[in-house]
Amino acid sequence: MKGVILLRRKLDFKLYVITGESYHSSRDMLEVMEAALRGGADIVQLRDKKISKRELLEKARSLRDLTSRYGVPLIINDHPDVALAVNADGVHLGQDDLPLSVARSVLGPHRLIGISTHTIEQARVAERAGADYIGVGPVYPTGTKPGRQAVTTSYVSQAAAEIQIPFVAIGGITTDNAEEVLKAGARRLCAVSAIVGSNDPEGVCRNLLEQITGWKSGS
Ligand code: 3NM
Repeated sequence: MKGVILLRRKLDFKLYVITGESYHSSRDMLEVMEAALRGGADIVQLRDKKISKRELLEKARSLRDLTSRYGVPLIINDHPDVALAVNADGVHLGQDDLPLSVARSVLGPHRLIGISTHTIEQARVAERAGADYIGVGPVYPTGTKPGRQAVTTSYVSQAAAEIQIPFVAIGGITTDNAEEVLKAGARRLCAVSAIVGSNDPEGVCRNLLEQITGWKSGS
């Protein structure tokens, strides 16, 4: 039971920040992520498709130390073995990654599994298969995932109306369009470039978080 309560608390996030492999070149990834954490990011994902698994493991270790200091869950993109090795809180999988059932058998019941979805059908499948949360996007066109068609806020509204598990809106979300995404029914937002590509990741996080919590309280 304790594991279930802990899992629910970890799903209580509002602002999900993902490391941005192409945005960190001139800055230290840990410094940028720490600024995001100071600004209120309450869940962090390590996503880097360009480095070796050994390098990923090292980054995961250092991010685990950082996120633990802030008491924030750490999710690893794509790699359940790396998640286990660093005692991360879960993994995030795309539609072409390991099937959820395989990831679950590796990770067990007490770690989070998130799935990227781009249609309501994919969302239904992920929910039925036992995902803990889903990503809904890309809401807007984004250079972080080039070539992928935007699903627009209409998919956010569909997910809000139908999906019972937590969902996080992602893709091209900025301080300028966050309100539109919240209006469509999102209660959790995720951003990469708007945060880690900014000169002020802490300020951007604070702004996004204020918009999310302000919306929740109906103001
Ligand atoms: N996944 P930005 S969109 C990593 O729709 C990722 O599943 C998406 O980056 C999805 O905030 C996306 O810079 C990129 O647009 C998000």
